[in-house]
Amino acid sequence: MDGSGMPTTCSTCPYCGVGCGVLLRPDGHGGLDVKGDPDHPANGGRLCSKGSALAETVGLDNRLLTPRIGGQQASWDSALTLVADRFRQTIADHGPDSVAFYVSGQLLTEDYYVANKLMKGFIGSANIDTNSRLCMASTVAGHRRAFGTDTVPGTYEDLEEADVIVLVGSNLAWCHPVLYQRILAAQKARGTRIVVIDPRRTASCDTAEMHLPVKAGGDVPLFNRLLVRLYEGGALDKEFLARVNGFDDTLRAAYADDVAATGLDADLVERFCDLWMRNEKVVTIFSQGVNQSSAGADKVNAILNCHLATGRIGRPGMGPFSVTGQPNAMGGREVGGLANMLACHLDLENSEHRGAVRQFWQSPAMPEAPGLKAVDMFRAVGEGQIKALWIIHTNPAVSMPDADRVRDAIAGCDFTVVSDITDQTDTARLADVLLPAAAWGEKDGTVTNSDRTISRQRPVLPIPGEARPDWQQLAEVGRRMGWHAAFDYETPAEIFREYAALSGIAGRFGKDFDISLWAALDDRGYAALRPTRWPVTVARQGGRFFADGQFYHPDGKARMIPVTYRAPAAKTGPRYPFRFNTGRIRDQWHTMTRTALSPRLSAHLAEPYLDLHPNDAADLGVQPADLVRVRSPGGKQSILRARITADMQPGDVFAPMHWTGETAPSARIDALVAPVTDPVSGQPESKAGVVAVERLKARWYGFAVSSGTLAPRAEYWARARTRTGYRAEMAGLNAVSDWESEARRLFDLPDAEVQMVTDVSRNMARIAFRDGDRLLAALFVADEPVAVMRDYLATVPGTDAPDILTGRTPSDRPDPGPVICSCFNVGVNTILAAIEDEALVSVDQVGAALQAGTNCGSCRPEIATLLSRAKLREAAE
Ligand SMILES: Nc1nc2c(c(=O)[nH]1)N[C@H]1C(S)=C(S)[C@@H](COP(=O)(O)OP(=O)(O)OC[C@H]3O[C@@H](n4cnc5c(=O)[nH]c(N)nc54)[C@H](O)[C@@H]3O)O[C@H]1N2
Ligand SMILES: Nc1nc2c(c(=O)[nH]1)N[C@H]1C(S)=C(S)[C@@H](COP(=O)(O)OP(=O)(O)OC[C@H]3O[C@@H](n4cnc5c(=O)[nH]c(N)nc54)[C@H](O)[C@@H]3O)O[C@H]1N2
Ligand code: SF4
Ligand SMILES: [Mo]
Repeated sequence: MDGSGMPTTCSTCPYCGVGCGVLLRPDGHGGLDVKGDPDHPANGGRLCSKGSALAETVGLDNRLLTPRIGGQQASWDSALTLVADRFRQTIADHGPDSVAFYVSGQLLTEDYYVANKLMKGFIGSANIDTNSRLCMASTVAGHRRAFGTDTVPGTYEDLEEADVIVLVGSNLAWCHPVLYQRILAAQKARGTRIVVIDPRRTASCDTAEMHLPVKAGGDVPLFNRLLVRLYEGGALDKEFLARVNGFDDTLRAAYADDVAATGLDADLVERFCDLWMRNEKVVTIFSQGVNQSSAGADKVNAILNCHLATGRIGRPGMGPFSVTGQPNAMGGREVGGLANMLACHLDLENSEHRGAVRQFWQSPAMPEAPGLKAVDMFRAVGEGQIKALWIIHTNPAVSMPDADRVRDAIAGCDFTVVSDITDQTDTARLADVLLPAAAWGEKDGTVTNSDRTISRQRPVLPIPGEARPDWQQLAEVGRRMGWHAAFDYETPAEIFREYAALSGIAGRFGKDFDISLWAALDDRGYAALRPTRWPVTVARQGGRFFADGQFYHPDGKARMIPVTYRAPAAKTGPRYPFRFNTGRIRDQWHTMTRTALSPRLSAHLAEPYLDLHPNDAADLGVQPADLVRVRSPGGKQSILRARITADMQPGDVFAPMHWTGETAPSARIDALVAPVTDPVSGQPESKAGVVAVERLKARWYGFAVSSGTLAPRAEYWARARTRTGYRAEMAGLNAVSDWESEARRLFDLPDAEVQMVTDVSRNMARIAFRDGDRLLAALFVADEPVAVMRDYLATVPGTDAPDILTGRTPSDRPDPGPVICSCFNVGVNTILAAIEDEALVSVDQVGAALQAGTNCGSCRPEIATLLSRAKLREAAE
């Protein structure tokens, strides 16, 4: 409780795998007050921009509140009966492998457990896979090959105790911002040295002493070179190597590999190797630049090889560290959410394990072979082998490679069920049955973060309408399919206890994932559960793994895996000369169904884009703010805004993954990504496609702001929330003859008072609609990318804005420019002006002057970049 009288609840942020603790207090009007939990071990009170903006995303605006069958509102009873009947009938007609679940690393452990139990234990198929296949599968495979188990050895404290942190294919500053802040704090205190290995220069490079712009896929030869240097430099740990198999073969492979494939300057590689060799306390953090590759598992093992050979694992301040993407990516792996796992780190293909789980579940049938992995699963949907599909908490029509084909496959499936919190997603629009889920803030359960800490998500808001938690939906279908006793759960605590008990069986098989001490946790204990790192047994709680040389292969030893360079599957050539890299931006979460509801998160980067190097832009005749058309060998295309930046290597382009049919239909970039997968892990190669790029000369370009509806109709458009309504970018290939009526349709303002200047021959129009003095909406059209002060215009709907048609700020108000600090709404121009006028030289000084960067700190790397650019300019003058 605090002064306001409303109780404060400890919960966990629903976004990334850092798993920050939050303190939540309902404001009594459906809203929330959100703060970092100072007592949570992951964040110690910090939150990033996304966590800080959570309150802006819990409104009911776009929520799905009732079940729907064929688009029509339906009762739960009829929807669930239909789901159970159709699944049962399909299984009766075509066997258990004709149905599938596609789930998510954002499900709570309890949801995941029930889904896995229903599919593997009762339906009797292993056709349950998860978006973690697109995310963590290569790490899972790499860990299992090396350790005999999928276990992250270290803890977050290691990041603070390390002398060197190597980020491989990880943009930690934007994707795990609170961990990045923890590292920066340690850097201040102890001078931690940071190395970034990434084809792009990212925000994570700002405090790094070395950036290795590796060629896509060049990580294996880089770490092979490191292994050779460790060997030649006498840095191996002979004693530890007695606990490791495969050293000789692995070293031979490393010698045979070609470091030239890294594309890196030889000196830089040697400096990196020296740094790694001379500092025992090295943590190698890796993420999607490693995992999302057709050589993903090999990349993971190339990294693990170096840590195993030097015994730098599981000791304070050192070790390989896979950071998980989603809030419960780790929990899903523990619970067996992948098609090739059982539960509690038990193996589906091991008959003893299977027998034990079968007995525990009292299950009628268990599959003996792995089910279909994500890419194959949707292929099977497309080919009609999967006839009933349930998609829960994920948006595959956007996020899967070959996304248009996946969308068509889902649309063509005989029976598709989608559980989501909104009907406004590219996937939900395809559902035969749409089930409304309880959302974060309403749900109750547990998640496991990147360092094995299990935390509670607790409800503070009432579940709106008829929405229900995912576990309830699954359990109810299980009961209606005839397995009453097995799915007779009333609370998440019951599910958690059952899961904890099952982990005890895994523990008896010598598995590491054991939380059996909690099998006896009563409801009050579950309600009060504090963040706890597993294992949780009588013998042991938390801690690190593997420093003792005890691994989980049958002989108790680890394995080094010989790996050599394999180029990305797609080759660049004259027709598709660019390497197509994809990933994330600071303030959006995946397909934007929640973060795009927040005006301040939408202000950071309001439009989808393609980053390309200045030389490439010059060759293509692309100017800043031009649009480009991006084409894939698969015959798909996207239209994106060009951003010209020396952060890219020539020949590489990068696009963010976030935009969808809802926010920018021409920017569904996964339509361009080929469904190529790693042969070991089945993870798609989402970061190394090939594309052609050309300048797109549109007939007209538009920018619009509105306090109400904004429904663009054009070859290119992108829409974002603002504090006053919406803003949108547009571009069309065909002339528009009557801009006033087009604008009236765009804003749905058939009768509003209009103010305008147009020149049809020049494709020029400036149109404003008013209600008396109040500006409702405005549209600016030109025959080249519209030059108006966007960030200012986004603030004017609802005000009088008398001079709106100039598209510029009144002379006494400078244009703040795109938002850098979303907490305090500080734009880039404001920061640049302060740096220059007040001769600011540090991020802290910028904070003192403008507040920017003083709350969540997520923008501090960008402020640092602005400062260093100002310094460079000064030096050049
Ligand atoms: N803001 C934000 N944060 C998020 C998310 C989000 O949507 N938004 N999503 C969460 C999830 S689920 C995940 S999985 C994580 C992902 O977190 P990250 O993996 O850090 O994010 P990405 O931007 O996907 O990719 C990381 C980097 O890999 C680089 N890369 C590409 N190819 C290669 C290569 O061959 N080698 C190397 N070494 N690097 C390469 C890219 O240039 C990119 O900068 O983020 C989590 N956090
Ligand atoms: N090109 C490219 N593609 C990628 C990646 C990349 O780097 N590049 N990254 C990949 C990775 S690592 C990941 S993790 C995936 C992520 O991709 P997705 O999982 O497809 O993306 P999300 O937007 O997180 O989808 C979550 C869905 O769940 C809904 N939802 C929210 N809360 C709840 C709830 O409580 N219950 C239910 N039932 N639904 C809810 C949301 O509205 C949303 O529709 O994308 C992958 N795709
Ligand atoms: S770093 Fe940000 S997104 Fe990730 S859990 Fe913490 S507050 Fe949430
Ligand atoms: Mo992910």
